[in-house]
Amino acid sequence: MPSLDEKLEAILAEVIRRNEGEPEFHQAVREVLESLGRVVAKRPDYADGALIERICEPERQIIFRIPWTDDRGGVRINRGFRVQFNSALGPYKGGIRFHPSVNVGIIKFLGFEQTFKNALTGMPIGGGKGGSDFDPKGRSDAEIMRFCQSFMTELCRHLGEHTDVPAGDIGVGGREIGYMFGQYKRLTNRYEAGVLTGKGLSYGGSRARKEATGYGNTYFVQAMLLTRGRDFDGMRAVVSGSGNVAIYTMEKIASLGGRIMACSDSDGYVIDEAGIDLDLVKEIKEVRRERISEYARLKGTGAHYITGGSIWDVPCDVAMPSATQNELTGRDARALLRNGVIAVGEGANMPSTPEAIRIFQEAGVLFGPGKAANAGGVATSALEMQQNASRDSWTFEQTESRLASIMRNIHDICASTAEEYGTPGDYVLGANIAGFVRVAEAMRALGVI
Ligand code: NDP
Ligand code: 2IT
Repeated sequence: MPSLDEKLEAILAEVIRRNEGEPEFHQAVREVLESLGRVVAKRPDYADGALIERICEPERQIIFRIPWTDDRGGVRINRGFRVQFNSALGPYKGGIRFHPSVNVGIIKFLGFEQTFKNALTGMPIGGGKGGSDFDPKGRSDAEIMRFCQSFMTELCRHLGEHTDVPAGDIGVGGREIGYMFGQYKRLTNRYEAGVLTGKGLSYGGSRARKEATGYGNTYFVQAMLLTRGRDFDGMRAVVSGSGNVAIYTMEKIASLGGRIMACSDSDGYVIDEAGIDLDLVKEIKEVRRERISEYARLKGTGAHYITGGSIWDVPCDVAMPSATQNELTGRDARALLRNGVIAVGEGANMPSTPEAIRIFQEAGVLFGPGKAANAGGVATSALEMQQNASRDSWTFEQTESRLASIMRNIHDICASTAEEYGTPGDYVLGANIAGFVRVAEAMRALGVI
């Protein structure tokens, strides 16, 4: 009989063999399996019935052609994906990403992470993820609309409020969700509000959904800081990215008395000695849809733009990576440590490399992994589904207070699980085990399916 760790290693080797050329998926699976040794030692029955092997295999993977017409009349082709990973806890739930780097391995890693994240929220949602290698940069509004309509023309047959409920992610915000919902409604002749979340407030969206991921990550880090008797007041924060998650992370941190030193996009980063002016970032990114380099040009004195480079070289107390996977490397973690970082909250999905996580944990930095820290977005999506199902619409305060209490619960279950398994303060282990146990319990009850 192989030892349990050998058994988990064999499962990982098989995942790698059967999913060749998908390094991000291997990375996400490896991290979870590394946490499961302890749980399986305590509860060997969780390894029965090939349960762990089944958790690593998506229930369904859909890949399709997306033809669309650009403004000059040229016909373009992109590839669309939806990976319906696990529906033990509820309908598949997870965002749609439009970015040229999207491939099936990226969507699988995101769908795998989403399954455990959604379980941690305690809401009845399974895990899924989708997207396309379409690059929205530089595309007109009309091109974005035609692309979204073509994407939904194929995807609609796989969705439904009780089947699969997408939302936004990189490159997909309120505008894209509106076009997709419009096309779904037209094709199905159903006003099925709960089929997509992140909708606009004029047609069934939830208040606080737009803010939820960034606010939620801030609440999670606030809870971690509290375990050491600290709070955000007077803290210097660096937030990578300048999209949906980054903007509302900066907003909540600033409201708690923190000072935002820098933010970025994929071309470079800006530092503002006076603290980042959030209204200006919103104007550049949400209204004009321009590059963050514009910030320094429009702001003038005190603001600097650095092309390329690493935003993690900017000294800070709290780092909130909120752009994309593997954006924070071992080298970056060492730079942050030298500059005295005390907490890291992952707004993005898998933004820290395994080496970076190890460095933070060995140094005793409070580290909130994405599947716990950024779960506020999908949790508020589930609140949007609740509002849609009951044809209700809650106030901002009501919705945000639900979000805040969900984030406190996620923090507490990660902390108590880490303690139960003998590694207090290890939120990675706590999140992986607590999420796994919820999915595993439901899967066992449902039989071999
Ligand atoms: P947005 O498209 O609104 O913003 C993405 C930001 O990240 C942009 O500033 C973008 O810069 C930057 N970025 C994207 N790709 C890269 C890259 N390859 N290298 C460097 N920078 C990059 O997306 P979101 O804010 O919604 O998503 C950000 C992260 O948060 C993602 O990892 C997403 O999966 C995760 N997330 C999102 C949730 C949500 O509710 N939206 C919920 C939970 C997690 P540029 O414009 O130059 O591309
Ligand atoms: O990664 C994520 O959790 C999201 N992009 C949000 C998913 C959702 O369904 O709200």
